[in-house]
Amino acid sequence: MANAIRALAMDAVEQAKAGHPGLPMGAADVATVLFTRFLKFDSADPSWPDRDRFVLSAGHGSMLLYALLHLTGYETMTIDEIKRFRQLGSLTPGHPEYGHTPGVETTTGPLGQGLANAVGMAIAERHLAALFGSNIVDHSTYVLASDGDLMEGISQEAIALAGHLKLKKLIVLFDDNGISIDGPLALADSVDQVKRFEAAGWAATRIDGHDPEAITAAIEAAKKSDRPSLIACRTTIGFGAPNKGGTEKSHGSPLGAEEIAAARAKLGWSDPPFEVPASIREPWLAAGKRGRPARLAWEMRLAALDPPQRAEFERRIRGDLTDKLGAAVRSVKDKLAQAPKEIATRSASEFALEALLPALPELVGGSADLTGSNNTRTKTMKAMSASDYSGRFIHYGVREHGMAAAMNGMALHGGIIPYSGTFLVFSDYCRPAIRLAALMGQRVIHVMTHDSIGLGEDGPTHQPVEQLAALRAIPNLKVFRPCDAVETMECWQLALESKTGPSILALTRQNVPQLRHGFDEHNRCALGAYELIAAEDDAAAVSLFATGSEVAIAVAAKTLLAERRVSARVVSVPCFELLFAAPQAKRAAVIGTASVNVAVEAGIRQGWDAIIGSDAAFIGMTGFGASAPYKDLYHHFGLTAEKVAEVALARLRKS
Ligand SMILES: Cc1ncc(C[n+]2csc(CCOP(=O)(O)OP(=O)(O)O)c2C)c(N)n1
Repeated sequence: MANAIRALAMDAVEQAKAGHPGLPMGAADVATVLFTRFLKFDSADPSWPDRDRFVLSAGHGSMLLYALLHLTGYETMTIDEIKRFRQLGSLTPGHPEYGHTPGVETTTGPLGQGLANAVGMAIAERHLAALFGSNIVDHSTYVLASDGDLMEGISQEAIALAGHLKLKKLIVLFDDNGISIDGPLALADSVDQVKRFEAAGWAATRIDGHDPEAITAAIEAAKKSDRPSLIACRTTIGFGAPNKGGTEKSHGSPLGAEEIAAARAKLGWSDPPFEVPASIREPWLAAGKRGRPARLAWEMRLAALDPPQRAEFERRIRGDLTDKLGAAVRSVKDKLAQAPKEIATRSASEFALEALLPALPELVGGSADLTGSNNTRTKTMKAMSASDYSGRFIHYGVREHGMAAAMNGMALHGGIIPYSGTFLVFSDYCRPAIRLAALMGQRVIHVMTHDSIGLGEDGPTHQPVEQLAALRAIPNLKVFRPCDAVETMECWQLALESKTGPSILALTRQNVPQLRHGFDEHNRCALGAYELIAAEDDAAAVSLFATGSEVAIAVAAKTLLAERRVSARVVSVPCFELLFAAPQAKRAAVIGTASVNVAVEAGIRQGWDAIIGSDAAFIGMTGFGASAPYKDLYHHFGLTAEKVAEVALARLRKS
């Protein structure tokens, strides 16, 4: 049965003239034991909520997964798709893509991410089991990880968190083949992975990855463990290829006709390319159906659940928000209308969360050791721990990258909307995972505070300058930078309603005045930008654009301009992406037709030209910040109302 995987992998890579045969051939025995003896799944229902998850963290070995999906009878994974490996529009892209290919649990390829996603999946499983009972939620998360996965730094964050939280249903099968692209692993690495995982609180063992009984015994033991488990499976990369096997030559290129013929002979595989004999197909298809009785029994248990609890479970898995969201948002806006707050937007976010958390039980928050600074933990939130997985706040530790990737795993698992906390400048530490959340269309929400030089004394290492622009560059990511408490509530609502992509909430450390007064049912941030204050007359001479804490500067500049009898309007731009997605006419109306456009944002200019035009004035940062009280910094860098008014007047004189 394992040779069927090997043959399909060799043939598909050969036909595509590109791909990675080594890992599928080497890990075929491990995968065969897992799929035929352990993995709880039903190929007829790839999204059964209580299925075991299988994450191929080493995404370059995608043919392993495609061969498994094909052999176990996933309807869409036909032999024609295998033949179209790596071709445009096929279900068999170079690396596995979530949402593109049924049966693929997460997009992998950037090494280390899948392993960290799996930690999030395992957290989600424990959390939902604590809420809904093991009758409804009781599954394992298996990972196939390579040397590359374990060399990546993110793996350390992931395994440390998993060990700490004692995620006993997480089992990592390490394809311990001692080979990477450059050659033997010894060129660059001498870590004892078993000891490393043990040090992180895992059960860890080393086995022969070509011995089905050893693999079986190790997985059996891992399933009984009270800790997450590493099984280091010693394998031969490209197993079966007589010349290239065991070397980096089988890692990432077609083996060639001659070597494939020799491998077929060595493996005793006499069938032509892409053909699997019925005697081997049948047990594989049976493996794909093995979990069907378990799925049907689970469906009965779900049906027997208390109707409200069942409806709640199903709602959470669908990812629908509750009907309490609207009332929660209204209550916050109402309170802010009654008693305006001059607070930091990070505090406004906590104020919003106090209403959102009871309304949306699927929200699971956290922080990478900046809880008090990020304001992501409200007073009533209980921490999640190994002794109580029902807690809704995760102390991720100083592990931004692992946090962001684990959040992707939680969102992919379903039933949870994860939100995080860290400083905006450390979005760079999360970026590879944020990019994958955007690529996969996952609703994860990052609360990123201390969003500019406005954080003050911590200085340029902590002051984001280019991060807003860098995040806005990621497709399908919404970057929100609200200007006050009301906008913060509205941006939270928009992030929650963005079911098909991640969001960043960039929030201030420093207090900002409330600029939105009175009660407005309408979410004004939904258009991405809106006229916060109109000009005194119909024809504004100046349009002032700003985001976040700089909107108050623009408002003050408008007053200065009015004193000089210049009419100006102020446009708040909480989300570029929503503005760019708005219908052209609406976008044009918001941008307006003033003869002078001036934008102010405590970041670099990049990205703004699409709104204000390349000839417009931009007041922001052109280099790194400095360490000083924040008011001094705003003066030092010229981010003041006086400067904005002065620039606008100078431009007017020229026009
Ligand atoms: C973050 C990241 N860096 C680099 C790569 C490119 N890359 C793909 S596979 C690989 C290493 C291959 O070694 P290993 O993980 O042991 O896989 P095997 O050779 O056993 O298939 C590298 C560097 C990548 N996919 N992701």
